[in-house]
Amino acid sequence: MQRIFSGIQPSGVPQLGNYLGAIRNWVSLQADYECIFCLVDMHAITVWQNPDELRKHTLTQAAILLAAGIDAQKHVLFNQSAVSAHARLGWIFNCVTRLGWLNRMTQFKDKAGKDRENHSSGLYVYPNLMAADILAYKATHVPVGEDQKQHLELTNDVGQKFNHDYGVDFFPQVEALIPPAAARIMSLRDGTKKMSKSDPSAQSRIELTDDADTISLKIRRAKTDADALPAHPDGLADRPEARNLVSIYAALADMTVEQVLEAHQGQGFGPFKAALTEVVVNAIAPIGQETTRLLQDETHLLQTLRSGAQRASAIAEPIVSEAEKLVGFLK
Ligand code: AQP
Repeated sequence: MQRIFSGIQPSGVPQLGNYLGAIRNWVSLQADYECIFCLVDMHAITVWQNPDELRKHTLTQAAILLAAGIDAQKHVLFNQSAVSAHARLGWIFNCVTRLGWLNRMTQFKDKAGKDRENHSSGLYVYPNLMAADILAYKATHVPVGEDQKQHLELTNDVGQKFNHDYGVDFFPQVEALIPPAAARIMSLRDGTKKMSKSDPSAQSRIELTDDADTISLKIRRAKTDADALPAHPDGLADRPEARNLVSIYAALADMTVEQVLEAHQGQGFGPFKAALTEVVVNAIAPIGQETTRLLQDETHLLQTLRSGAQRASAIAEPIVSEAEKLVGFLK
C-alpha cells in the first residue's frame, strides 16, 4: 500500500483553515493509503513556544485529530520529538542541502520578513527537517497545499542529492497530493492574510474547539463590506473578505462558489452570516464536543501517542539506520 506522511504544528489550537486545507482531507485519505500523521512539535519550536502551552497544544491537537476522524489504531499518530529518527536524518540533510536552495524558500522569507537576523536557525533549515520527516518513512505521497509545494520539491532534491553523493538508489521520489478543493482560508479580520492558529487575534480564526456561541460571535464580527452578494464569482474579485466567507460556506457545504452565490445572490451579510454560522456550527461543533470528552482522559491520549511513536519508530529506524551506515557512521 502507498504510504502518506503528513504533519501539523502544535503551535496553537487548529483552526478552520487547518481543517479544510488538511485534516478533513487526511480523514478521507485513510481509506486508500497507509497514513502516518505527525504532530510536528520540533517544527513548532522554530518560533518561540511557551513549554506549558506546547504540551497543552500537542495533547489538544491529538484529541482534535481523533475527534475529526483520524483512526490511530489502523494508522499512526504520534508527536515528532518522540521518534529520534527525525532529528538524526534532519541533521544528515542539513549537511546535504546547499545554502542556495534554502535561500530560495519563500516560506522562510515570508515568516522571517525583514527581521531575518533575529530568527532561529531552525526556521531556516525547517525544510530539511520536513524532508527528513517524509523520507524517514520512505513515504510515497504527501498531501500538501500550494504553500508547501516548494518544500516538497526540496525534499526530492535532498533525497536525490543524497543518492548521488553516496552512489546509491536509496531515497524514492515523493509525489505531492494536492487536495481536490484546496481552499485557502483567510483571516476573518483581513481577507488578504491567511487564517493562522498563531495569529495574535483569536477573532481572526475559528478554532476547532470553539462552541456554537463563540463561532456565531466571530462570524458576526467578521470583516465584510456593505454590498450584497453578487450573482457570479467575478463580483467577488476585489472583495477578499466577502470571497473568503463564501469560500468557507462552499467548502463546508460541499458546494461550488457558483452554487452558493446562486442560492444567496442579492442577500446582505446579515442573513448570509446567519446561514454561514449554521453551516460552520454543524461541521465544527461536534469536533469540539468530542475533543472535550477525549481531553478528560489524558492518560489514554498519552498512551495513544506513545503507541503511535513506537509504531512510527519501527518503520523509520531501519531506514534511518541504513542512511547513517551509508554516510559512514559507526553502528
Ligand atoms: N488558512 C489556511 N487555509 C488552508 N489550509 C491551511 N493550512 C494552514 N492554514 C491554512 C494547512 O494546514 C496544514 C497544517 O499546517 P501547519 O500547522 O503545519 O502550519 P501552518 O500552515 O503554518 O498553519 P498555521 O495555522 O498558519 O500555523 P502557524 O500559525 O503556527 O504558522 C498545512 O497543510 C497547511 O497548508
